[in-house]
Amino acid sequence: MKILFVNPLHHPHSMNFLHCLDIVGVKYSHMPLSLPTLAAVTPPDIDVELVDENVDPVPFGSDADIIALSGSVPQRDRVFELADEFRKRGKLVALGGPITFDMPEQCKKHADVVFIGEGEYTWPAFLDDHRQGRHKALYHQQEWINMEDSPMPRFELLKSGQYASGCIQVTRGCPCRCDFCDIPVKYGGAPRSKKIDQVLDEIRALSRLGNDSIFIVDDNFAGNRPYAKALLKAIAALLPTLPTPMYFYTQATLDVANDDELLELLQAARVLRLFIGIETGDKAKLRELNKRHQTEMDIKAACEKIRSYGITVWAGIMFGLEGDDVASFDRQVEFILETNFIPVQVGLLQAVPGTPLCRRARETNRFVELPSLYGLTALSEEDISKGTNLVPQKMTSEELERNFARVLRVMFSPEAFKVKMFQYIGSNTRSMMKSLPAINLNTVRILVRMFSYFLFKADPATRRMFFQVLGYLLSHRLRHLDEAVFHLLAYKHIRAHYYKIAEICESRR
Ligand code: B12
Ligand code: SF4
Repeated sequence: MKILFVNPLHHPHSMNFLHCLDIVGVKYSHMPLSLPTLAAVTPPDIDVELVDENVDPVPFGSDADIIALSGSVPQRDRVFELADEFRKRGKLVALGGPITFDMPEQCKKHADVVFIGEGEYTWPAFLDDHRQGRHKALYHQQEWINMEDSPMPRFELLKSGQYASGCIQVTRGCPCRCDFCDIPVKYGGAPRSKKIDQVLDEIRALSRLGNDSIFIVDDNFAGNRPYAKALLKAIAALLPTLPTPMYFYTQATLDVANDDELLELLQAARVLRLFIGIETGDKAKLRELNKRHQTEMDIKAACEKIRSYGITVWAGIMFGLEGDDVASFDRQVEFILETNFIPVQVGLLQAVPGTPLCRRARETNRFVELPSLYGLTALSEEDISKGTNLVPQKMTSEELERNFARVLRVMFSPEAFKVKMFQYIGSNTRSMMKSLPAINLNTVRILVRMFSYFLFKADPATRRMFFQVLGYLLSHRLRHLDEAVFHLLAYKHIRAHYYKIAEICESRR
């Protein structure tokens, strides 16, 4: 028996940096983890092949007996196209991933076997049933799995050199209860973790495959503080034994700023960036969102503190919160510009199935059934749907989208980005020696492509910003050179992406 695992194409979206990967010289930002994990729980007597469509074309003529597809809602059109095409060719199509949580009925129409939830137990159970000729149409993992049973993903099935970063997942689940968030619903409210040795093995394996950065994809890395600290200590001890330097980035809550020991350990383990869902600077709105861990905090001071450890704060920001009016947009932009973080994921609040927000919106007739499920800003540039699946309370949908487009153009202008980079370089404590990127042929190529982009292709305002940032870097003794270069590159993507979203919102007036 042979299985072909296929990860369908992603369109550009906020954090896959597709618009700057030409400079980086890779095909996609992050490696997928679901399918290599399932390949690892597949019995060894079954042949497996894995194709990530973000890197290679899909081999429609494959001789595999089973096609295993994974997908999230933003990938849905391509997931369904691939499923239909393979079924036409007589293949048995199995489908899992977050898409099946939220769109189970549509998934059942396109696939022969649908998997809801974590696949470590259901996938081998299905293969066993299939061999005995009695597989079911639906496998639903009801209980949370033990993360220690989640094996090292078969990274060797992926083309490591084609991704900007390797990925690992250390824990699943989040103890917080933000009103809009489906993570506690989909992955549970108590963090479950892999054993520290398992994690170290995964880091070693990714390092051997040539990765020099790893995204720890956990939704709340420090949800279990004692575990996070023990892991960071172990990573810090591992780093000098790796063949080449490695750094990490991950997702966490803002209250990590209250824990000096944790910040020191993050720094020691070379966690250079934290993605933090800050959402808004308005305390009343944070309470409404039930973002309790953040409501009593001085957000600006917290970001400053994290940055003082050489850790960049990437922020998730939301517009269109419940009760927002037109004036809320400018207040939010002011907060973003004056607070020392880089906004990377900026969207309109969406009602995600299973969340308290979604239940409330349905009860009060404020939920809009969209074919895309979520609105534009939770999806990608290709998902030209409404801005959000929530009906705004204190403005019209047109006002919401028009103002959103307006603030995107302000926030992601070269001028605003310069402000962010100046805050960043100016406030940092990391010395130049610790900020030098590893110099090898690849870095040189990236730098040459980057200079040629900003010199010859960027518009005059962006070119000016580039030189101003370089000048500022020089006058600050090249402090944080590596991260400044990284963010200048990322800006190419971020600006193209959010200007495109603004254009789509404007074109629908
Ligand atoms: C890393 C990540 C990203 C990375 C990309 C990762 C990549 N390689 O492509 C980045 C940062 C780019 C990203 C971007 C976005 N993301 Co994202 N992301 C994640 C995150 C944090 C981890 C994903 C992961 O690697 N998990 C680890 C693997 C092992 O778990 P898994 O994929 O769920 O697979 C398990 C099961 O689902 C199942 N399974 C999966 N596939 C299959 C297939 C078969 C056949 C079977 C049997 C089982 C099965 O078994 C696996 C093992 O248990 C998840 C949240 C999460 N906790 O998973 C969100 C998540 C996938 N992202 C989400 C969203 C919404 C987005 C964005 C739209 C955010 C935005 N506003 O821009 C974009 C768009 C992404 C897109 N086009 O798909 C949502 C998707 C919701 C949905 N229902 O589809 C998630 C679930 C977060 C959430 N809030 O719910 N994301
Ligand atoms: S938004 Fe972040 S902190 Fe809040 S419940 Fe979701 S994963 Fe946890």
